[in-house]
Amino acid sequence: MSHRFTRRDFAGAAGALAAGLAVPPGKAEAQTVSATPAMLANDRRFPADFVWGTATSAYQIEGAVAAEGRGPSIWDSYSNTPNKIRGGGNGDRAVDHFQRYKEDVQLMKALGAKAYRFSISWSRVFPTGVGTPNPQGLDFYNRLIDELLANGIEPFATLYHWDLPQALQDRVGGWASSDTSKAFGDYAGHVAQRITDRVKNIFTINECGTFVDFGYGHGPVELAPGLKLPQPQLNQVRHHVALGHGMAVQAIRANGRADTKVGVAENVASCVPAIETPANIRAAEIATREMNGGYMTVILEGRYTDAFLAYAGRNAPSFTAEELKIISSPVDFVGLNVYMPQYYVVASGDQNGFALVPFPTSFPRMDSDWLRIGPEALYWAPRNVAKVWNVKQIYISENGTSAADRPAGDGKIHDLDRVMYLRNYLTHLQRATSEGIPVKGYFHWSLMDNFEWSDGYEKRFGLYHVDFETQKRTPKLSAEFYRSLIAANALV
Ligand code: GBH
Repeated sequence: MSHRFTRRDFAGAAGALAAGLAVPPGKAEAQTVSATPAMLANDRRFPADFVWGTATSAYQIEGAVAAEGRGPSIWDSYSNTPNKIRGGGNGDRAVDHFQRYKEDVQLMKALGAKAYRFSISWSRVFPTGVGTPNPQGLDFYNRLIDELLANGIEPFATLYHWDLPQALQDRVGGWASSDTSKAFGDYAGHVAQRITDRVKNIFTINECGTFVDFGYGHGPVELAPGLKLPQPQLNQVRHHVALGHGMAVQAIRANGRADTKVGVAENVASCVPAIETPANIRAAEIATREMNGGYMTVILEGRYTDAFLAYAGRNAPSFTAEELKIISSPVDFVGLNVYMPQYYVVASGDQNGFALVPFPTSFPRMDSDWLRIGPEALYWAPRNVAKVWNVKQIYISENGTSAADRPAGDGKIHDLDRVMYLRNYLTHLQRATSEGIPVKGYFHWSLMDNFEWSDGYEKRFGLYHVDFETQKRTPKLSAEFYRSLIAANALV
């Protein structure tokens, strides 16, 4: 193995030169001319087996909402309710991926991507969430999986990306009932039995925190089913979602092939030390545990923290020891969806040991109001998760940005801002992998523009631009950036 130059080596060499130390001229020249480019190239590389991919979700891209026996989901009802979606869009057609999946697999191939994270629509498989499975329910996913494998792209499946079967919402109140956790486990087992001959990696639930807070709680943004439950019920929903994850892990173990790997994909609260002092770094670790108390901590530790329960007080969820055991069923990997630093953290002398620093109003953002630009999050999120819970395999299951992409006169989409965002975030991801933090792969959100939930078709996250009228896909400049980066397996 060749010697890896570290940043310190480089700084040391440069520093010695700058300090005017006596180096024979010939030698100094050799050092700067031959070593510097090599050092930089090495320093910017990702691990040889790093998995580069893209991500999407079923309701956001598929369309074909009544095809092959699919039942309605809460997103069909919600997006067809007046005034819920910006611009009035819905997912009835979305970006027609159900019909165009072969073309879309070619888009991935053109990037040189080695993996693809997609989600399975529960109500295609079980139209009412439970009971008799739809015999055609997995046909589309089988076609997609086979097409991916034929093109050398590794499928990673997510079982729940927010599209709960409407019947479960109507019958038991959705995640307000543990019947839904159980139904999710059954669905997971059914799917695992049928796809794990070809799909080796499964994410259970996408972003528990997001759809619970915004779908059932009082977030600044609303998601389906658009309920506003009081705090005690909301905490119970939270617990049932964590329980659903655990039941799915157990069902996948029981029904899938033995080599199946399973994990969660969580929008973990990324806690970044405001300034990298040892005390602030420690504070960010404590904050990581506490600010993720409802999901990551209970999933990885099997208990709610004392501070979490004290904070919830009389509103705390009711739960049994047996449920905590199910929730903390061992996972093989942890998926992190990282868009921004949720919190900048400093050390504090109070009992919490950390304090959150408020964002100044001038803090820079991307095209979505919420999307604050903090590239360090892509270092600190995996770093803290690896450190706090000793996690051995991490995927960045989502990262990306909206941008106001408009085709220029030449028809091209010059999304310089997305390229800027990616270059900076990925620099921090490279810092993580070069320090040995076990990040195994990265899934860019998203492959192509799609239905951005309550923002409808007004926010674009794709590497490929989609003309929503004609469904034409066009690579943006960021697609070219990502292709070059994958080809080099290094920052470009
Ligand atoms: C992901 O969520 C989703 O998994 C994906 O489906 C979606 O298309 C993609 O991001 C882009 O949005 O409380 O003011 O911060 C991203 C995380 C967390 C972003 C909740 C929006 C709500 C606004 N989301 N957040 S705010």
